[in-house]
Amino acid sequence: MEPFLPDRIVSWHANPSKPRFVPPPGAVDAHCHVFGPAAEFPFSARAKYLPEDAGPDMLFALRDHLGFSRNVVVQASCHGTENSATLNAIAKSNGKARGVAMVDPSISAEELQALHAGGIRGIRFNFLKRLVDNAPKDKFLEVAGRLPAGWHVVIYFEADILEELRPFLDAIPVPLVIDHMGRPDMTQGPDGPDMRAFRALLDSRSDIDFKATCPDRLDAIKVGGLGDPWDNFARSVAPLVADYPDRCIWGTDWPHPNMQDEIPDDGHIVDMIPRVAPTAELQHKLLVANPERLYWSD
Ligand code: 0GY
Repeated sequence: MEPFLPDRIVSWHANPSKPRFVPPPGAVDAHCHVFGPAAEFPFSARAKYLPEDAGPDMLFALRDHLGFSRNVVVQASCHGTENSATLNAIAKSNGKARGVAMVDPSISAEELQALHAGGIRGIRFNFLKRLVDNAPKDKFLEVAGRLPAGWHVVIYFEADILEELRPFLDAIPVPLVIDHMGRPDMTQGPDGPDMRAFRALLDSRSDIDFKATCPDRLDAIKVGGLGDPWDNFARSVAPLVADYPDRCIWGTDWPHPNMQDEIPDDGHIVDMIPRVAPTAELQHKLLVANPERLYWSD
């Protein structure tokens, strides 16, 4: 009998438009992923979705098409804690990419140093139940305490668990980067409870950056949002970038894992940048200075 193989999904636009916005020289797409190629880098047995291949060549072609200079490749959950696909993309980038890994908390010091040599500068803790089976806070704290110098922790969570996570976040002894602002409900607007709770987190310590990312996820029609051109997102995120200009980074989120039902046009995503960061000074911080501090400080 043939083994059951679920369909592999395509979640990215086949022919994204050219954005009107021109990123400044050195601009970093600081949140993107690669999928495979699976023949070389198989997906994890625990993957919650199985995408078609979206490898480094596709990522770098998109980078050039959108007018960016560099990428930060974030290990996607479908590859588990085996970071070879991410490391392969970094190795092929000619110094134009760095990365964030997902690791087994029992990882050794030598293995962490090998990741550093491969261009990794942080690890990601993912708390989304639909993406990972478990997220052991005690083990995460232990490994966060022995990361190579200069690394940070990227955290992915949804707004409804922020209060529960606060003691854990407070205890992490290295800088934090929060994926997609902790996924606030964008229909609440800039002063709604989710944004207020997120600002309280930012105000609790000075070493937290956030990703002003994912209008397509956070303002999607399927979650009750407006969809492209994502006006809720622009209205809610512009004040956050204005108030924390030295603590925000930006990314496309390509190849948009799990967005197959509402695939965004990457050109339109780039055109959100001037709507959340309207001045050249803010754009430089968001796209160049802040990600450089986190990923290219050496
Ligand atoms: C994102 C968001 C998602 C997926 C992953 O690692 C992943 O699989 O991050 C998601 O499905 O919300 O940041 O790419």
